[in-house]
Amino acid sequence: MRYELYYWPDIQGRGEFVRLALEDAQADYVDVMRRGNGERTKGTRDKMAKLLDGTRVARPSFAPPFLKAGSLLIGQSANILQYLGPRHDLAPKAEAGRLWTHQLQLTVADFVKEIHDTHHPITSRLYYEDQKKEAKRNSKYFREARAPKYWAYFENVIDQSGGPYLLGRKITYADLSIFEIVDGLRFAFPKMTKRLERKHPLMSALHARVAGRENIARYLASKRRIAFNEYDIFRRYRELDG
Ligand SMILES: N[C@@H](CCC(=O)N[C@@H](CS)C(=O)NCC(=O)O)C(=O)O
Repeated sequence: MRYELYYWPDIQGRGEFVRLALEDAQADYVDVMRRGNGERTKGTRDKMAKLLDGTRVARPSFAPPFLKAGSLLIGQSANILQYLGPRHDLAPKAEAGRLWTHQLQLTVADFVKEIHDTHHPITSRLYYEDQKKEAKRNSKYFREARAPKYWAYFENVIDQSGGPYLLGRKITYADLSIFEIVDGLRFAFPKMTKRLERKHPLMSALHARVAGRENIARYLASKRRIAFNEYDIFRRYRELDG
């Protein structure tokens, strides 16, 4: 079965958490709005809109990313990963392990929302320029309290499991997502992230390990990996990094 991933073609965004799992697993998939060489595919915006239209589609998603897997249409990044994980050896088979991996992924999703809100604390309907003052205020608490709390939480999970991954010796899709968080925050908040990494070596080691995985390394070097940019979740605004 060939999966169809539906997501915005010009950003990593929340689609990237799914792309990383599909790439690591070397799953047969098409990133519907993008061509293999990374270019945008014409006419696919309508195709995605149709699948989001609740008057035509049973079980519609609220927003991308969503995955078409045969007759299944699956939305919410953590839910998509929960589906893919056991099928591609990126999650434990036993219930307790699957629940724990999903719990960690939901915590990643919470973190992602807070990262997004550093530059859009009022609403995503307004430009960053229209909420700069609030973004600065939000980012101060993000740098000083929220990011360190999430970071220390995941560091402790790795430590408690014996590492090098969140669940111990075996990688899961949640580790791929932690890679993305570290990578993204290195880009968006370089000064803050340097401080966090100095204090928490296990997160950095996990990032390096994931980056070095054969399929991931190939993906990161390919045109399929979209560069960080100023429309994405991870944005570099110097004034927000303190
Ligand atoms: N919780 C959802 C969030 C999905 C989401 O916010 N998608 C964004 C792009 S990353 C979007 O297109 N939102 C459109 C909207 O909220 O109207 C997930 O993790 O998949």
